[in-house]
Amino acid sequence: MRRTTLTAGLALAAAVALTASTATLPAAAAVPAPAVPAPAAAALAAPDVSVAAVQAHLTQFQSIASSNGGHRRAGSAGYRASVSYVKSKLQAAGYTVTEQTCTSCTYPGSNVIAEWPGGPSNQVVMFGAHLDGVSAGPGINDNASGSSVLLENALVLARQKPTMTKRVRFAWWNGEEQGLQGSKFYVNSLSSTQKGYIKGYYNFDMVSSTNGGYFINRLTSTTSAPLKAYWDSLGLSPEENVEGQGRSDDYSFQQAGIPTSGYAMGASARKTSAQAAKWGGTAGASYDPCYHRSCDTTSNVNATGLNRSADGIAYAIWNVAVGTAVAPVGGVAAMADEPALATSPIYAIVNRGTSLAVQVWPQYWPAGQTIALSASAAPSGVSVSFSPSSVTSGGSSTMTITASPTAERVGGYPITITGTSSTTTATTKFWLYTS
Ligand code: DPN
Ligand code: ZN
Repeated sequence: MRRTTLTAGLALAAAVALTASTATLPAAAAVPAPAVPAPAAAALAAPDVSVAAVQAHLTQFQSIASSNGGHRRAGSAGYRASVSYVKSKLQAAGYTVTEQTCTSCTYPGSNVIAEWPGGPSNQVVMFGAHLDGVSAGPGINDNASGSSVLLENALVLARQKPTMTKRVRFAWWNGEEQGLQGSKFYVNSLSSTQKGYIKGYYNFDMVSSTNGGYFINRLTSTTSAPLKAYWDSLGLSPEENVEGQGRSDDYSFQQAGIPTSGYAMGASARKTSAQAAKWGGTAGASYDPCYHRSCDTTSNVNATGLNRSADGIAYAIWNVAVGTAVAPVGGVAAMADEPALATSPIYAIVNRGTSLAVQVWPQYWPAGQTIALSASAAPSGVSVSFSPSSVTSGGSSTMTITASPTAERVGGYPITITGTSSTTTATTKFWLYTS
């Protein structure tokens, strides 16, 4: 025991000495400036999601219903056309889309799942909405609205390609109207390890009720914080989604012990006079007078509420899952057809006391080779690790940079990343700033 402690102590002393000598070098001054200026250290602002683009999706769902017997109920042609619409938009934006057939559903059909391939695969945040409606009508507020704010957010994320600190997975559910069947099927299909990777599930069901209120599922939870912060910033004073408790797909995740939240504007329950005073609208009338009726069309849309949900989702994605660095699209491309390493981003500001994920991938390596990744010495108090630590050509690794609260402050500090295979070695430089 004592012997181990002593050895560890010596190793620590050696490490400190090494770090100290490195730290005396004029590192920041001696290195070239990065190719692009550093962005502000604050988290990048979330994008403004276009409500017109969201409304264009609603129009498509309306036309799908109109040409398929007036509804989009699970198991119907209108549902299948809704799946195709969402899937084709996602695929065109670069997503790999999975259709999971809910075989236990009353009307077997597809859950649509799309994951943005950035950030650690074992730290997932999910955003979901039911894609099915009832047979009474086109189901535009219930729930083309949730489906569309989600779809547009997925498209915006694919367009912006920010650096990710968490993995974002979107889902559109089958068979919600028959008892949350699609989402229940999905959750039951996950192993306990896969369930454990999901750090939160956010649900969007009826987010454009014409006489609606601003409701948040599990209003006071930590998971709801970004959704609440956004609506608070608009002065909306959101309330708990009492009417919707246990009635939508977040319940399937809640039952599996996964933290949940979500936005809703309300269904058949009636607006109180206090709520009408606060939010406007008609006291004593339902939040959505067309709930599960044939009049749930594109005329049954509250564009202001729709916009506020669309933007709040972006706010949540950017605050929960997006890093502080700019990611040049595609990273650094190799200049010639010889083995190289690319990173995205090519530099980053890491706030002390936080971690940041950088994607590293080999380019132009002989097929099938295994490439081991390593990094040169980091500044004092900064650690760098790769997961996985080796990749094959065509794969990518996440390089996590962790700065302790007392890490050395550096600007433009070069970290050399080395890739080594059985026949080749290549390096690239990553420029680190700490703040
Ligand atoms: N959106 C309702 C449905 O899918 O039928 C369920 C619900 C009702 C959700 C009330 C929230 C509030
Ligand atoms: Zn619904």
